[in-house]
Amino acid sequence: MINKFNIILLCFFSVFIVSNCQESVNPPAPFGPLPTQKQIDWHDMGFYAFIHFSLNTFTNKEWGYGDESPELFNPTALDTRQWARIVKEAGMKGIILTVKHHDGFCLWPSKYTDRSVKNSPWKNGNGDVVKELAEACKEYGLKLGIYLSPWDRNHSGYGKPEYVTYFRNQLNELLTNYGDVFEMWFDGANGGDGYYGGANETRKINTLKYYNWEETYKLIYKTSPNTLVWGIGPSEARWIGNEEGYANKTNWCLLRQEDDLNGKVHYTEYMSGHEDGEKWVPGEADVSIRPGWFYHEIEDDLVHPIDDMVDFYYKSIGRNANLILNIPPDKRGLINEHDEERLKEFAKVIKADFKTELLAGTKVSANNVRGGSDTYNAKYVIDGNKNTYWATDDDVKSASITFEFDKPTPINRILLQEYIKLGQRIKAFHVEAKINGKWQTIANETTIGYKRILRVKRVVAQALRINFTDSKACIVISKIEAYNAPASVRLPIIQRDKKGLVTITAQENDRIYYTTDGSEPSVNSTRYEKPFIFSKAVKIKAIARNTNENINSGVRTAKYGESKEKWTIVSATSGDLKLAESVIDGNPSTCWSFGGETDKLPQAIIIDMGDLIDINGFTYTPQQVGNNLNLVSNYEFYTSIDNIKWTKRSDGEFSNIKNNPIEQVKIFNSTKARYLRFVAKSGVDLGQTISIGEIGVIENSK
Ligand code: FUL
Repeated sequence: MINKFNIILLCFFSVFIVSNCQESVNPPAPFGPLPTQKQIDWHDMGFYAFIHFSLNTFTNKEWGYGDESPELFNPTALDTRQWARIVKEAGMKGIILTVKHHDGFCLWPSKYTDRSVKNSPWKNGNGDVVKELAEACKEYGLKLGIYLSPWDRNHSGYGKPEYVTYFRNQLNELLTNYGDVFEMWFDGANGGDGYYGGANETRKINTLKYYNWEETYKLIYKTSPNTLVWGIGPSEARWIGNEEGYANKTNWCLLRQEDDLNGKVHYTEYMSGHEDGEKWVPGEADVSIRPGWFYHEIEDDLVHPIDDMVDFYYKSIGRNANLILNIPPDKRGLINEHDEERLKEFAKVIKADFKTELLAGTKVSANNVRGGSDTYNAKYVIDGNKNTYWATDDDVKSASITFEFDKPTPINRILLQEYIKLGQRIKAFHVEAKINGKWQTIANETTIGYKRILRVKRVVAQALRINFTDSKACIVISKIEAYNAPASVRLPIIQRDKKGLVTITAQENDRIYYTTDGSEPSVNSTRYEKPFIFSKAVKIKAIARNTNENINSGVRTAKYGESKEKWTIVSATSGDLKLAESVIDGNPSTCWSFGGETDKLPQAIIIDMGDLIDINGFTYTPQQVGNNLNLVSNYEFYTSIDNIKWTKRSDGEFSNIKNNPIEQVKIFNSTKARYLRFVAKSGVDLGQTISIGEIGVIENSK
């Protein structure tokens, strides 16, 4: 007999059966190497700050030699709360501080050395920068990380077992006294010349063996299991292989770490990781907001323009890497106004780009859903919950997901995330948009990983379809989003050649306006129509304008001394002189080489500037293009007024040139000179060939 009660029971029973059926579909099995919970939390951090601050800030160096006096450390207004505020406002989630750089000076009063803040005039030796920063981070809800340089150019025991004990003692000190440390940063620069307690010699070590990383890591994890260790050793995250803040588009969170620990991996491979890597070692992209890692007043004009900053973001975070952005405090101990201003501008752009998510309200469907189960339905990529996902059947490694809009919707950003707890799987995908009833491919891509953000040309789409075409195992996607970032105009590019011919370029159809008197350009400034001559010292500022959208780019600034019109090459100790003009042609992309196996270093080149010029520094720009840049590591620089009597103005090293081969600036006391002699004393990695992109001078008070 069928009665009301039976019907209710039947309904209840069938709901029970159906839902039970659905629950019985097994989740996808994990595939390949997996991240630990610590690594997942680290991925979630995404974006954080690097702070390079130490004796170098006061000595105007990038690498200290190790003999600098701690008394030079004297910030007049150090305020870690200011750092934390700026970092927080820029949307970052933590700060990693260089508590000890290569010169061995410690920003905390370590009980294992006198080379620290306790012997500086700052706070009469009673200060502790690490403590102040830890407190500021707490106040601003930021996580604290630590950079402790394994290389110590001051320590007399460096290279011997006693230094490793010292290093470990310091690690322990730092990990016990300052609260939680989210990341420990171990720099790859290790061994070379240094002060070493007065020995003044070169000490080479085997980076992979000397520190016994296995043991060192054990000690770290014993004291601080939640600290993620980055860099050398069996690390949990890797360097991205450049200091320019970008990962390759194809970027695996995996690495053949065993090979890496045996020195079999070239650092350029870090930019993509290894598809067949046996361990989860995701990439972290590091870059400084200025050319150098430490603050140098001369770089106040050279804070990266907004386009570069936005590129850093999309080319790291948008390519499955974390981004660590360096903002070096100045001699006051404050983040400089120039940097703060750029960070504000940057935060505004990123906020605007991701203001309104557009897929959440769409009709979403997929051509395969695991076991037909609701648990793995396509809708879970737009539910805002990172613990749910859309998954396909085990044997389905290519599938499509489609989003239909209520009405045609403009889109130019697409964000995708795999559910990495189950591994990184996707190898290839492409995106199509339905425009006026027709499907058009708008992006062709490879990996996704933790996060991928695509910048595509704006389309007005009725629907969006993502086709995953190749995957290591079944597809498991936790999030897909789309945005319509405001239109922006790329900065124009300014170039000046040897003769002083200025060329300014912008994107097709953009107009260019510029000034030469240092004032801010606007649409009322001179409109650039064609190249023009400006041979005198000048600061050129230019903007590009998109007249369709009525918007301007940011301001591009380029600073030049007198043009090199009268410059000539006098002689060189080797190399083909006919080609040497490249080093004075105003174009760093063209280069000239000398030295080599038969003409071993040192080698010198002499330049005639044509006139007596008041100078107080010189610049050396290495070769910019190619794999082997033939970099100079140690140099001497001389000047003369008559090409007979020479005076040495500067000598030393181009610190960190290997990792960051940018223009090198060396300042010396003002002098009048007509002739310049640049001596390449030694090359990076003992190279005997040297390539020079450009040699220039810093003219006095310009
Ligand atoms: C490099 C170091 O040598 C630089 O000085 C800087 O600290 C950078 C982040 O790493 O390898």
